[in-house]
Amino acid sequence: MSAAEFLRPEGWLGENEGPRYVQLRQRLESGIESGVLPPNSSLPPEREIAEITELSRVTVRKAIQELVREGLIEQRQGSGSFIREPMNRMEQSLSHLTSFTEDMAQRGMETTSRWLERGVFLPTQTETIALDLPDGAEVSRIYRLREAGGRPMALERASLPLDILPNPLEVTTSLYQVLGRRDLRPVRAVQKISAINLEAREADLLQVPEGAAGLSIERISYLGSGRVAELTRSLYRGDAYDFVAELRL
Ligand code: 16G
Repeated sequence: MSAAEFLRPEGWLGENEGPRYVQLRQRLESGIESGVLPPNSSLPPEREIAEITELSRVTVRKAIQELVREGLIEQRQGSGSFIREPMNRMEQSLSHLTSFTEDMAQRGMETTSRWLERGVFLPTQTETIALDLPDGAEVSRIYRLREAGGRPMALERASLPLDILPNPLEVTTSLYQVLGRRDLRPVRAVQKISAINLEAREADLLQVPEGAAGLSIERISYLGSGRVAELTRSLYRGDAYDFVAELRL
């Protein structure tokens, strides 16, 4: 069945069935769910949907905007609206201190990073306190967009004392691998997870609509000696991750 046939109003659009944009949104959702509107296929232009359904363009636009906000449809500039590939949610155990590269490798996925910042800087007060830096010390900072299987997953900003990571440029793929080579891989970490709504710039990098749900994670990692090795502040896409913790008596 073509998208145009699927959208013909007979059978799903009714006078007394609630707002029309909601009915259209639900029709589109059911098409996406059943695969009549498959991932990466384009949606007919607004004008055409309006003609097929005999709804106004304002109504059609409203329905589409809601689906964009829900992350089911993506608008590509100049080429219209497309059905998004569904995200396979990943489970990440909260009991093992693994790195992003290892987590993804375990799932058979390759990771890539887009570097947003990498260098030695004067620390912020938060970094000084969290990393217990002495007066006047600098900090190594790496900020990357982390992708798995070509899709953006998280924005990660790691800060480390300079003697633990003297040269941040050395990190090309895995931070933990670089630390491991110097025998400075953290062995314990405390993580704080909170729910947030992604702001415009972050949402843009993670390729989700502004205001989409995200997880903000702060990790402080420790060396065997008990010394703090890393402060990482990450923003994960809310639709990509389930963090799973095991509890024992
Ligand atoms: C994980 C850690 C992050 C660590 C990174 C190292 C969370 C929330 N964060 O993403 O703290 O810096 O792994 O990954 O789990 P890498 O060795 O692949 O660079």
